[in-house]
Amino acid sequence: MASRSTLTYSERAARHSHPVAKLFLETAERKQSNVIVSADLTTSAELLKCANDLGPYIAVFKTHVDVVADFNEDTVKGLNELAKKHDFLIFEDRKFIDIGTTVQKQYHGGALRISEFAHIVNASILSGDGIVEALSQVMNAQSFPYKDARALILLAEMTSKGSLATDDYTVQCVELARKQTGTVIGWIANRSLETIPTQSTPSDTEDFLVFTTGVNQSTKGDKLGQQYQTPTMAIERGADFIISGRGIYAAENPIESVQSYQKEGWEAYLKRVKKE
Ligand code: S5P
Repeated sequence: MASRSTLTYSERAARHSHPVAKLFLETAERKQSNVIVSADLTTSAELLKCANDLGPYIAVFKTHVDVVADFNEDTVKGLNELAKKHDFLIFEDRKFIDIGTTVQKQYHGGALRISEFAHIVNASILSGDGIVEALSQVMNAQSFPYKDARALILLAEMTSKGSLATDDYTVQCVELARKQTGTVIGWIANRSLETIPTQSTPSDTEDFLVFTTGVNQSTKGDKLGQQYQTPTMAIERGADFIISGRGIYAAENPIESVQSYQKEGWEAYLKRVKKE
């Protein structure tokens, strides 16, 4: 079987069993974009303006709604409307980490209303398997209003200097994801994890989506330990979606910048799947 990373988004969408993974792959193909803007903005007005301005060029809009000072019901409504208008998906980068029962309350209900707008969320498995089981229970409950429209990705690696999300922790993310394919559709990682040594054997149809953060066209890092690679490097190393924050929203012209990331990310993808 061809390696996952040399198949096109459409080919992968056609054979993927998870409806949310399919949606991500189809959206990338339809919009010819593998860019995720990480909109780490601190007011609802700035967040929604960013989604409206950059929406046409991205596949996914990534939020940290806990940094939005005036986050409220209208923020949720605005995000949902703009996602429809511009045909993008939403990833709330909440990095759940607590015991299962706490995380269930943080995800569904609660102050941030995350389940109401985020197609995917992420979690660290520092607390063990229970966190994945907990989110799985909520997302797959018959009474859950967004059943089959929500999924989880695992924080398998991090981009910051000195990160402890390495080695056995990363391997355990892969092992756990393989046991929870009804809920886990991929991971945050700096490279493909397809061939890392694991105890379990991947199934023939295994296809976890790779979301890579720390992407920037012009800088190598920041003063707080962030480390960057370029869009091309990230795609060559196996990213399916490239995530950039300040490289896009803090640029002098964010629309020109997102277009440039879209072009570079798409060309690198075409080269990887040999369709250029
Ligand atoms: O390892 C990681 C994982 C994440 S989700 N490193 C990261 O930088 N992130 C997130 O990506 C981080 O929380 C921020 O929202 C974004 C990077 O922003 P940038 O401005 O450095 O591109």
